[in-house]
Amino acid sequence: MANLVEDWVAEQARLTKPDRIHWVHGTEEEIRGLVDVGIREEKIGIHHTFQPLNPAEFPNSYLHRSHPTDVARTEHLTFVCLPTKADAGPNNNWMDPGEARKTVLPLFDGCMRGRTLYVIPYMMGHPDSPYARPCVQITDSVYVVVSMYIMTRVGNKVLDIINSKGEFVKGLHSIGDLDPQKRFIMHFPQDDLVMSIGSGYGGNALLGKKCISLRIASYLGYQQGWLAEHMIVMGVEDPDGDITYILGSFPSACGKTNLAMLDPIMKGYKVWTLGDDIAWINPGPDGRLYAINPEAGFFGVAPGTSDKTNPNMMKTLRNNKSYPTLFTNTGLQTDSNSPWWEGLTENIPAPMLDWQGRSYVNGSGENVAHPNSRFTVSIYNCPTLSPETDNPKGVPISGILFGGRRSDTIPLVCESFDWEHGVFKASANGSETTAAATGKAGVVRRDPMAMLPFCGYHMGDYFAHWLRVGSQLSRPPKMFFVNWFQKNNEGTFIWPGFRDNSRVIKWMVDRIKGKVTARETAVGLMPYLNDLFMDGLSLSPETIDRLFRIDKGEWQNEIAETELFYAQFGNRLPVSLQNRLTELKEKIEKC
Ligand code: GTP
Ligand code: SPV
Ligand code: MN
Repeated sequence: MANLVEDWVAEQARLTKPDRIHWVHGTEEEIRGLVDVGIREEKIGIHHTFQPLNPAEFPNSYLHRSHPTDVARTEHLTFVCLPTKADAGPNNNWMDPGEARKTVLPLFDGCMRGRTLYVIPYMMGHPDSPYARPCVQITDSVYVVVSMYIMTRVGNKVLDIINSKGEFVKGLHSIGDLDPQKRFIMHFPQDDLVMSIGSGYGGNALLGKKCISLRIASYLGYQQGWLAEHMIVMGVEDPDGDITYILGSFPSACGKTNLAMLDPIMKGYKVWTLGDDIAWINPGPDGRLYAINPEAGFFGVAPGTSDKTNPNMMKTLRNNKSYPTLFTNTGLQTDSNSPWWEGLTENIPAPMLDWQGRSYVNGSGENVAHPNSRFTVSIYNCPTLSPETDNPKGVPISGILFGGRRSDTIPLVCESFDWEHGVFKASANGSETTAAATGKAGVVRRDPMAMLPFCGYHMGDYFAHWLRVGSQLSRPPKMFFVNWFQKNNEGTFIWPGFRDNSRVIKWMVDRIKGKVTARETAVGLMPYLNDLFMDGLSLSPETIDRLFRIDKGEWQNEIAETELFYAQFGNRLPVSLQNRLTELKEKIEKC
C-alpha cells in the first residue's frame, strides 16, 4: 500500500522513458524554481513557456504562448472508454478500453526521452473535506506543473491521504510532439484514470479540471449519489444581511467567471465568490444540497475582461500574492511589457505583438489575443472570496441557475415550476458554440446542464440521476433559466449584461425568500415587471417586450430541436422528461 503512487509512477516512467523524475512538493521556492525553468526554456527557444511581464502592472505574472494548433479543448479527440458504446452514450466519443490503450500506449512509449517527468500529487477539494479526492498527475510540461499548482491544492500531504485511503485518481499526460493527428484525451472511468497526449492546453492538459473533476467525477457521482457539474458557486448577500448560496450552470465562455464575482448594482447587495467553473454537489442530512468547488484557481477567458466589465477579476490579476499568474495566448504591449486582449481598453495600444508573437498591424482585422486566450490565477487572490470557500462541508444551495448564449427564443429569466420541470428545461438547454472548443463558433447546439462535453457516461442516465437526486431532497433548490445574450436585428446585445445581471439575481433571491410572486407562462414562471429593479436602466418598451417575449414560432422550433435531440437517447430518456416536452408542445400550440 505504501508504494501505491511510487509503483504507478515507476510503471509510467518505464513507458515514457524520461531523462529524470521530479516529485513536486508544492513549496513556494520550488514553484519559483519551476517558473525559472520555464523562463530558461523561453530564452533558449525550446518553448514559449514563460516570459516575465511588467511587475508594476501585473506582479509575478508570465506570458505563455501555446502551439498555434493547440489553443482550445478538442472535443472530437476526447474519448470516454467504458465497456460498451451504449454506456458512454450518444454524447461521447467512445472507444473500447483495450482498443484505447492500444491506440495511445505506442504514442506514450518513449515520449519523455530527453525530458523531465514531473509527478504532481494534488487534491481536488480542500484536503479536510470528506468530498475531496486525492489525485496524481504525471506531465512533461513545466507550464502544466505551474498551472496545476495554481488551479489545485498541490503538495506532499496528498501522498499521506492517498496512503490512508488506498486509492487515487490517476492522470498521465505528455505534450508528445503536439501533433493534432496524434492527440488523444482518453478517459477510463472504471479505472479512475485519464491518459492525455499531444496537447498542452487547458482542459486537454490540466487533468484535474474537465477530465477528472467533471468526466471521471460525474461517473463516480452517478454511482455514489452526488453530482459533478459545470457550475459556479456563489453567495449573494442582501440588505437583510442574509447570504443565499446559488449555483450557476453556463456552457464554456458564456459568463460563469463574470457572474461568480459580480459587483451588484443595488446598494446593500454583495456577491461572495466560491468557484467559477466546477461544483461538486452532495445531498446533506437536512434534505438540502451542499456544494464545494474542487478547484483552487481560475482559468478564465481573457477577451472581454476589463475594469468596467469585471473589476474584481482585474483586482484578482493585479493582486500580489505568493502564487504566480499566467497569461496564455494574449497579445503583448511591448513598451509596457504587459498583456493585452480585446476589450481590455477601448483602443489597441501600439506597439503590439499578437498572440503568436507577430508584430500587430492596426486595422488588419486579425485578433490580437486568441479568442480563447486565458489567465490562470489563484482563487485566493480574489477580493470577493467567500470566507466559506474552504469549509469542508460546502455551502447549502437554495437556487440553481442555468444559462446559455441565445440570440433569440430564451427570455431574460424564467423559473421552473418544480424540480422535474427544471431538469426538463436544463436537459433541453441550447447555446451558441464559442471559441472554448475547436470547431465552428456561433452554432446553436443542445448542451444539457452545460455538460454535453463533460458528462462521463450516457446522458439519458445522467438525466435520470438528476431526477433521482432531486426526489431525495426535502428542500430542493429553486431552478432559474437566464439568457443575457439576446440580440436585436442589428446583431447587438439588447441586455446590458455584466453588473446589470445583478438585477435578475435580486429577483431570484426574492423568489427564494418568498418575497415576490411570479406569473405563470407556457415555459415557466416569469417576473412581474414591478418586481424587477430597473432604476438607472433606460430600455425601450420594445426591448423590454423582446426580453420577456415567448414567441410561438421560435418555441415551436425549439421544441422540434429538442425532439430531435431527445430521439438519440431512446429508452434511456426518462419518461417524465418526454411527458414534460409533450406538455410544453400542447401549451405552445395554444399560445
Ligand atoms: P469557461 O471558463 O469557458 O467555462 O467560461 P465562463 O462561462 O466562465 O465564461 P466567462 O465569464 O469567462 O465569459 C466569457 C465571455 O463572455 C467573456 O468574453 C465575457 O466578457 C463575456 N460575458 C460574460 N458575461 C457577459 C454578459 O452578461 N453579457 C455579455 N454580452 N457578455 C458577457
Ligand atoms: C471550458 O472550456 O469550459 C473551460 C476551459 O473552462 S478548459 O479548461 O479548457 O476546459
Ligand atoms: Mn468551463
